[in-house]
Amino acid sequence: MERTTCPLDCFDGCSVEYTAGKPLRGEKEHPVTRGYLCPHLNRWFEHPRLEKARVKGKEVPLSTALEAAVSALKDVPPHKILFYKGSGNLGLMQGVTKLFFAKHGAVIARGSLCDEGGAFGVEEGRGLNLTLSPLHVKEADVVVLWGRNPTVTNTHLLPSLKGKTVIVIDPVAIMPNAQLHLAIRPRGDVYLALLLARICYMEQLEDTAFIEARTEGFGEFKELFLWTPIRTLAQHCGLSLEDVAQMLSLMKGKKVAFLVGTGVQRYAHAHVVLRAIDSFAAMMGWLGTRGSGVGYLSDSGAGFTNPFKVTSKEASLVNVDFSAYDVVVVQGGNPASQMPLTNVVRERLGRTPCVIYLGLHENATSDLAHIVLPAKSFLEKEDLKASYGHHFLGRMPKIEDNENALSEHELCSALMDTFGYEAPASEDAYIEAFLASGAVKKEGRWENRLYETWPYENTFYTPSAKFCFLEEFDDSLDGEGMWLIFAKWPRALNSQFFTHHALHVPPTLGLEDGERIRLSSPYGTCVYEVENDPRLREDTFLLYSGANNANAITPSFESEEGHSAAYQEMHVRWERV
Ligand SMILES: Nc1nc2c(c(=O)[nH]1)N[C@H]1C(S)=C(S)[C@@H](COP(=O)(O)OP(=O)(O)OC[C@H]3O[C@@H](n4cnc5c(=O)[nH]c(N)nc54)[C@H](O)[C@@H]3O)O[C@H]1N2
Ligand SMILES: Nc1nc2c(c(=O)[nH]1)N[C@H]1C(S)=C(S)[C@@H](COP(=O)(O)OP(=O)(O)OC[C@H]3O[C@@H](n4cnc5c(=O)[nH]c(N)nc54)[C@H](O)[C@@H]3O)O[C@H]1N2
Ligand code: SF4
Ligand SMILES: [Mo]
Repeated sequence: MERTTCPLDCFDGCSVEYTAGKPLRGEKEHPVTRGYLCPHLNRWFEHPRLEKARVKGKEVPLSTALEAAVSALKDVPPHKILFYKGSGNLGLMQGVTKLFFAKHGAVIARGSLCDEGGAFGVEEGRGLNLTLSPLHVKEADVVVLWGRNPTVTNTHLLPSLKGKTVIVIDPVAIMPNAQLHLAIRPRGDVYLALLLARICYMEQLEDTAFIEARTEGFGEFKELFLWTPIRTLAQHCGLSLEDVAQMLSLMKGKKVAFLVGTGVQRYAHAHVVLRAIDSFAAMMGWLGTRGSGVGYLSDSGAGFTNPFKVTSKEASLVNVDFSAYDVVVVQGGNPASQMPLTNVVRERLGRTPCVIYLGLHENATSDLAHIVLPAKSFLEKEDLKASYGHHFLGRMPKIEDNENALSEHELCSALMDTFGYEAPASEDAYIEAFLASGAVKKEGRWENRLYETWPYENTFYTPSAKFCFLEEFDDSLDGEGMWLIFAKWPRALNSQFFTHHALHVPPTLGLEDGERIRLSSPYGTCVYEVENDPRLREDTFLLYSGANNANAITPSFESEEGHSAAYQEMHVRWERV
């Protein structure tokens, strides 16, 4: 038996046991994994993989495809090359290819389809974005699931919720057994945070000692939440004052952990939402005090020196025009499905003279690629994984051989060699240097050194070492209509594995399952087959990430801060077809 770590884009970072010829298993002793994996890894060997390299649709040996890729890159000026990295594998070594593209003077796509908008707000307030792991959450009395759905995305957290008061703030009733569900209006979260702050302040519930000792800017935050009438705040979040009072009665005098997900921040003002939630928690002394805290998708590289941090020419990962380049290299991603406004993305990829895809599976992007390179899986290369949902790091040693696939390190080495640049260091050298820069080994496991105390117990990581409250924000979204929100589906990992395509609709619209409706946003229109979903608010449609046409009508501008996609910054209209 050999031990490794799940590479997937997931909070849990499971510790995995491998025995040749058997399904993968979860390590029983791991404090988070506790002996079980999810369907993605339980069925890892059953998922069809990209097995053969291709050039212009024809299967060829891997070496031929690699030569074709190298010569395509040789034929064009560096500024006409774009490197685009997705998040199919979150291992450290995925970054190594950037060394080549930066050295060569190529353009690297930057920004985020995921969590960076919110992360920007977290870092403004706290300096660093540290996690609240399942082990931390165990010490809370009350857990607030705020736009985050651990029943799908973070199942190894669920044992830590046992015996706790669970409050869900979500337009979808994601957890039938929660003590309280606030079916918030999409995009209403800033207003709920301000409303909670306002009511607590009126009742003099704030933690004045904490505010005094550990924060700055409370005066400005106070003005912000006192400025808007209570009824207006409640209207903006689509909740009644009774709902909010009930929430507060469950939290009063308790240790509260807020677990915030990506749902709240798929908007232009993403950073403000996270900062407002943090500000409410800080005002109540629920940030950086044992048993309490706010956990978001954390920065798994916090405290470490990243060996693959490069400066290069940049384009936006959210809306880059692929057709402006002669060669586009896509690694570990599926932009033709996952980027906003995919009709435009596909059309642009279609016009790019050469698209090179390095991935594990066939997908909408490999369909459009001229050169397809099968990637080695996490079992076939050396790597290390730091999780965004807990503070343990896991080694991923090379366990299996595969001569028909390429690792990112091999691709980088081949390119450095061709162009006469210095070869990259060995995988082990990068991994060891990374660990040495920020990890500590305890009881045989690597942990992030920043978690030797409770997150933020001793300090915030801002210049003043204090938490900085939200002081102001602008908010504008004109128009009216329904909301279209997104979530993750249990059997998919974004567009990988199995995907689910129906548009979920509130039964109050009176549609039949299987009926087709047309949705229109300011950015496009598309027809979807519907499925009634009684968990939804009356004004909300839901699609799962990875669905066909999930991005047919989503906006392609970046969030105000954090260079993130703002998939939900729109109203939609619908009609029967
Ligand atoms: N099985 C599975 N697990 C996954 C993934 C997957 O595809 N499948 N993807 C991984 C990735 S890439 C990520 S980023 C994480 C994300 O992890 P989560 O953040 O937990 O995932 P989501 O399902 O996107 O969003 C959480 C919730 O936000 C709600 N929501 C949407 N809009 C709003 C809003 O305006 N306000 C509020 N309060 N709630 C809102 C949605 O209804 C949803 O229940 O999950 C990871 N884990
Ligand atoms: N409408 C809408 N759009 C969304 C979302 C949403 O909720 N709604 N979610 C957004 C979020 S949170 C995210 S994170 C993005 C995800 O978007 P992407 O990063 O594009 O993720 P995936 O669809 O999972 O595709 C990952 C690809 O990586 C490949 N891969 C897996 N392992 C490896 C490896 O070791 N090496 C290489 N080279 N390739 C590998 C797989 O074959 C797969 O094709 O999508 C975003 N798009
Ligand atoms: S729960 Fe997450 S980390 Fe664990 S096996 Fe599944 S995808 Fe991997
Ligand atoms: Mo994500």
